[in-house]
Amino acid sequence: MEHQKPPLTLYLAAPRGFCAGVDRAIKIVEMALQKWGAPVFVRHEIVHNKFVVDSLKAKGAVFVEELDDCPTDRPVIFSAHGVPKSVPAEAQRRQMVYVDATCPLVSKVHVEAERHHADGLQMVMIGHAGHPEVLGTMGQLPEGEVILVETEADVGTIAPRDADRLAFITQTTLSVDDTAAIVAALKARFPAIVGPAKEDICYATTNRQAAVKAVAPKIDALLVIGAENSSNSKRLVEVGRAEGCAYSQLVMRADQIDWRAIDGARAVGVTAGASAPEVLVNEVVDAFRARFDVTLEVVETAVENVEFKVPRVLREPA
Ligand code: 2E7
Ligand code: F3S
Repeated sequence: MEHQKPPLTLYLAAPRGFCAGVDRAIKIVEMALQKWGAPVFVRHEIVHNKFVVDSLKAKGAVFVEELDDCPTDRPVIFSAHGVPKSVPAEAQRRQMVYVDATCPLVSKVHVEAERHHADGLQMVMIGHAGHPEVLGTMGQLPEGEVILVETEADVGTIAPRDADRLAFITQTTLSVDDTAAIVAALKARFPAIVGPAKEDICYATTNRQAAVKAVAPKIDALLVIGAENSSNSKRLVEVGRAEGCAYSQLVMRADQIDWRAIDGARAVGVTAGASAPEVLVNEVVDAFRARFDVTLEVVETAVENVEFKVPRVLREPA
């Protein structure tokens, strides 16, 4: 006789997974392939997820890190994270066809930075060094015009040109709580600093973190479906830990689950970063069903209905 499976409750955080910017970016690549045929080049992973990238590769997308790696006679798409100004400028110089899949909420931060720069303010950007969004946003302004701050401690060490002529902007995928502390430190040291009402963290990042906070008190372990290079996904793991769920783990997909680590757990939370497709959530749920007698509970803290249009060039016939 088959052994009885142990009971386990899976709490699915909602919202989770794809945001409007990711939906749009993937659609841009798919529509570009339809319009121009393969190959279409994509500068950087369109979103930070190998499963998404591999499925687009199978349809004829070619992923490269730099514009230099693209032929000039094929279209190129810029990833959802945004690009420094020099990138479209160079594409234009080479007379390439390009489509910018930068999330409109990132473009909004680019415009903010330009506006403050035009007002003669130096910028402080709160973000993670080396992340493509940070490189793209800092690259909207000339060298030296954006000072990067990663931590509260950094706030004490920066040396702006003029402490009274400063503005701040942020990466869109930061921890809401950590960023509030950094903004408070900035305002304490530079009382004249100008900025958005709170920060530039997007609705999707905010909502996914809030959903994890609602799930955390109910669970023994949290699995965040997402990639190692996905900033928003990594922040969800940190929120899980900060909310008292000691075993909070990032997994790309079901085969990465460490079943021994959750042995004995009776309640497990599952969420997915903004770049992780729902099929991978289903895969994880199925892997649990194979081992446990699963009760599914959805913990919904917000309903999202944001949608972004694809660029006009893709809505017109070839
Ligand atoms: C673009 C932006 O691809 P992701 O994992 O990116 P992050 O920035 O979290 O590493 O997620 C979607 C996405 C989020 N933010 C795309 Cl600016
Ligand atoms: Fe845009 Fe936020 Fe998604 S910045 S790509 S809506 S995670």
